[in-house]
This record gives sequence, structure tokens and C-alpha cells, in this order.
Amino acid sequence: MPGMTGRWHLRALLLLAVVAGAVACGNTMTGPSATPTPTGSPTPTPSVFHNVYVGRNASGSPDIVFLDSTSGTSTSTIRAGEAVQWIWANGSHSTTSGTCPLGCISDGQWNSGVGGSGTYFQHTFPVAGTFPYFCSVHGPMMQGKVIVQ
Ligand SMILES: [Cu+2]
Repeated sequence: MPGMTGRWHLRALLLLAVVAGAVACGNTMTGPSATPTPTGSPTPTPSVFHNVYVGRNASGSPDIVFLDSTSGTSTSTIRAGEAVQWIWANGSHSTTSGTCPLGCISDGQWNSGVGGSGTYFQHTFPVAGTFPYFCSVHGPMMQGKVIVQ
């Protein structure tokens, strides 16, 4: 029954579209209206957020790196209950939780999706532990780590 097969195909496609839509709406990415401004010099935000720059190195140049504003490296050390805020400075990048053993595999804890300059993404870490992440565009070349104490 060829007609039956076609209908099932359509259903599967519809289901995929619905799932993709739900995932896209599930993140907390915000636009340029969020504070602080991404292009300025590193302005310490009042309290809650621990800033990590995306796509900018310590010299302020575009680069394929995550740069923690406190440590000056790709490792962020925070306390349980605090949040990390990624601030896109350049390029097309994501912050995606997971590791890159052979290629990169998301562990589903957070995923900003790919953003560019002016994008922000926040994630709160309620529990102590070590949380590796990567950029879904650059893979193993662009990794970071959040250590929650
Ligand atoms: Cu990247």
C-alpha cells in the first residue's frame, strides 16, 4: 500500500518539525536588549552572573575560544547556585554541554544554539561538579569547562 507509506512519512516529518520547534523555544537565549552590552570592555555585572566571552581572546581579538572574564582561561570556577552568562563577542558559536571524546557529544544539560555578536545565554548550576562544554560549530577546537564548588 504505497499511499499508506506516504502518509506515515508525512506524520514522521510533522512530528520532527514539532520536536525541533519545541527545542528551539526551550533555550533562554536573549537578544541585544539584554544587559550588559556585549561590545564594551568587560564590565563586571552586579552579582549573579559569571561572564564568559564567546569568540574573543584575552587580547580582545576575534578567536575560536571561550574566555572566562575572571580566570582569563576557558575554565570558570563558581559556587553552587551561581550562574554563568556567555556573551557572544564575535563569530558564530554555541555553548553546548558535553564532551568531545571522538567528535563532540551533547549531554543535554544546556545548549544555546548557534548565536552571533550580541547574543547572551545563561545557565544556573545548582549542584557541585565539573561541567565540560563545547561549541557546536568548532567542535574539539573550542571547549570550556565550568567547575562548580
Ligand atoms: Cu565556535
